[in-house]
This record gives sequence, C-alpha cells and structure tokens, in this order.
Amino acid sequence: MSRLIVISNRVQAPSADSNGAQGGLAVALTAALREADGIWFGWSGETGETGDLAFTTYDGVTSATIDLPEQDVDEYYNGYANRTLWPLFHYRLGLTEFERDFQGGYERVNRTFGEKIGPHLRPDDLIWVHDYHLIPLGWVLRQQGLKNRLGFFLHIPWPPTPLLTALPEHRRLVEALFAYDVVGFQTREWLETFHDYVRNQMGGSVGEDDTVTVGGRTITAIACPIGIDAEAFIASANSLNAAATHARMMTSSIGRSMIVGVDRLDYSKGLEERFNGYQRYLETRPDAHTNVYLLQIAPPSRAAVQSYRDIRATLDALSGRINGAFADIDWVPLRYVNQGFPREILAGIYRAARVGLVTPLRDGMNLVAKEYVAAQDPDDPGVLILSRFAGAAEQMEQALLVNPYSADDLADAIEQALVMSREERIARWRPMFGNVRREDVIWWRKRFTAMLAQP
Ligand code: GDG
Repeated sequence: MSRLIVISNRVQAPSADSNGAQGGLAVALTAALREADGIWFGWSGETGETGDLAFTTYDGVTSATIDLPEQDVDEYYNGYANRTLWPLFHYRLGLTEFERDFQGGYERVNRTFGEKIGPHLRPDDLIWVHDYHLIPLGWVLRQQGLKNRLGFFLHIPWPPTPLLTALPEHRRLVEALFAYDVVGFQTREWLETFHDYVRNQMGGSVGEDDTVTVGGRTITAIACPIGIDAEAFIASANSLNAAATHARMMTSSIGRSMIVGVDRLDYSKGLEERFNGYQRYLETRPDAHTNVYLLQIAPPSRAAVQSYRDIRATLDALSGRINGAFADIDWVPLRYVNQGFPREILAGIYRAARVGLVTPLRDGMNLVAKEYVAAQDPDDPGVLILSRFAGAAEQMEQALLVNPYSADDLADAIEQALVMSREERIARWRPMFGNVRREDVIWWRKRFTAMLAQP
C-alpha cells in the first residue's frame, strides 16, 4: 500500500500537548496517516534558522517540521499568505497588499519545503498538499524530478477571474497548480470560477469527467466539500461537559433565547456586518428584543497583520456601542468574548442556542455551520442562519440563507428564526443533519484520496 504524505503550512498531528483535543480536519488526516504509515510535513510555527526536519512519532503518526527564519515568516506567512492571497481570494481587493518581497518570500519558502521534504519521499507515496500557503510546492517537487501522484486541496474560495488577474503573478501561480494531478475545491462555484480562468486566461479547456487541459497537460479538478468529524462532534454534544455548559447557559439567560456566533476573529467572517444586523434587529423590534441575547465567541487570530488589529478595534468599539445603547440593568444584548473554548464546551453552547448565526462575507466552507447543526437536540433543534456566500450554503439550503451585507436581511432572519415553529425547525434541520453526517470529514478525505490514487 502507498504511504500518504500530507503537507500543510502547520502540522496538526497528535502530540503530547494536544491532549486528544484536535480539530476535525486533524482527526481525519491523522487517521489516514496512521492507516497508511504516512508523514505530516509542515512549519513548526517557530522562528529560527531552517535546519533539518525534526521528526516525531506520537500515537502512531509521524510528523516532521522545520523552523523558518523571521524574514520568511514575515514575507511568506504574514506577508504573501495572509496579506496578499487571503484577502484577494476572499474578494477583498482593497485589503490586498502587493509586495514583491512577499512573493519572493513565498516562493523561497515553497522551495525550502521542497528541498527539505523531497529526500524523504518514496516513489509510490501519494502526496497531498493543503491550501494557499503552498500552491507552488507541487511545481517545486516536479522540478526535482518527482513523478508521484500529487494532489492539492484549496480550503478557501477561488476568486473570480477579474479579481485574480489583479495579482501581478497570477499566471505563474495558476500554472503551478498544473503540476498537481488532482486539484480539489470546496464547492462547484469555486470549481467553475477556476474553469473560467483556465478558459479565458490560459486558452485551456474543460473536459468530461472533471478534467481540465492546458497545452499538453491534463489534470483532474473537482469540487470536494470538506465536512466535520460528525460522529465525534455529536458525541461531544452529548457529553457531560456539554450538558453542564448547556445548564450553565440556561441559568445565565433565564428564559431568554440565545443567538450564537463562533468565528476566528477575521474580517472575512462578517462580524461587523453581523453586529450591525443584530443592532438593526434591536432597533426595529423593541418589544421582542429583551428576550434574546447574542453570544459572539471570537478568538483573535493573525494579530501580526494590521487589518486584523483593525477589525478587532472596530468590533471592540461596536460591541461597546451596542451594549451602551441597548443594555438594561438586568440585561446585556451582546456578550462578546475574545477567547476560545474546548470542543465539548462549544458543543454545549451550540446546543443551548436557539439560533446559530453564521454570516461570513465569503468563506471556503465554514465548519461552524456544520458543527452547530450536528450539536442540536433532534426533538427541539435550533435554526441556522447562514450566509449565501459561505461554501456550506451549497450543501445546507434548508438554512435561512441571508445576504450578510444587508442589516435588514439579517434582522428579518433573526426574527424569523426566533418565532419559527418547532415543526418547521425540525423539517429544516433534518436534511441538513443528514448531510453533515453523510458528507463528513472522513467521506471528504476518502473521496479525495481515492481520486489521487487513481492512475
Ligand atoms: C478554513 C476556511 C474552511 C473556533 N473557535 C473555537 C473553535 N473554533 C473552531 C470551530 C471550527 C474551526 O475553528 C473554524 O473553522 P471554519 O471552517 O469556520 O473557518 P477557518 O478557520 O477560516 O478555516 C474555511 C476550513 O478552513 C476547513 O477547510 O471551512 O472556509 O476559511 O471547527 O469550531 N474551536 C474550539 N474553541 C473555540 O473557541 N474548540
């Protein structure tokens, strides 16, 4: 059997520190790596001179990491990945920074990855590269003469052609994708925007059976939506910790309905627009509003990048204004919490929430939407309000789909969710739950690796 090699910016293999508390993606890939005697390669997250790969094996899974010099971290990770590709691929041209140094650092680190990892690969390894940090890596490995099957999965959206062409080196970036044999996107929509680029910028063609051809090179490009580890999440929602959290939330809300949002603090998640929509709800439904509150959990991320510090400051001010304007002596409309919680606690919070508010402006998939659905009580489920611009909307059409830019749309959806009958809640929830369970992270991983294994 071929080994499976996973390469991503950061490694999330189990370690003595992770205490079994890995995310769904990590769990699914770990299981595959364990079965296939694989290795997970990536950056250690540490700054330092790039030495040899540090190998560790824990709980049957081997990971191998390297440190990166400060300049590389600045130009590759904080620079090209998070200040160029991330905003551009999330349709935020105004936030996108175009610096040659960033691009230089990006290519340099991809070459470093290739040089360090290449010698450890065997001819029949299946190699699966993840996400926008490492698009050129397949090309780097091919330059070394690697003939293996190579796959790439993009966790974020693929931007429309006119946006992508704003990137000076767009052509070079997309050409690098053709070094892979299989390229996976989260949704049909992103796959089609990729097709559009291939046809209109590269003179390529899209064939039957998910093939895409440019010049003499044909690759497979598929939509392969990622899921959550549904069974594990359902078990978390039924755990004692979750039940205790559920009880704690109920006591603290004394009969009020909770609306919940859980997001990394990122401008793509639409938090400012969400707060504005909630404010619109409070302004326009004065009779109803003291019966609800919004709990927004938002652990900070990427604090080295200015646009992330800006969105944090904006939300601090906005949450303060909303509470200042609407709070009463015994009621606070918005609980805004800048910290993360263990998975079972999170599952208990989801279950206690009458409404899950997931309103990114653009999101490759969005796993919180799926976790919220997985955590619900089947006899009395809550209502998912979901942005039509999240990849998850393709699979979860029974949610209340909203335009996250429109405060009125959000306010209307909140009202509709809060008054929805139990019958309708169940009717909407059931098919979504079925999908979350069926198309889970294991389904996703098997589907992609099966494509990759096909000669
Ligand atoms: C990228 C793409 C795509 C958040 N707060 C806590 C916590 N989380 C967990 C959630 C969820 C995960 O983080 C966030 O996943 P998302 O999918 O929502 O978003 P990104 O981080 O932007 O992920 C995205 C994903 O890759 C996978 O392909 O879906 O579109 O942007 O699992 O639960 N977890 C815990 N405590 C928290 O406070 N334990």
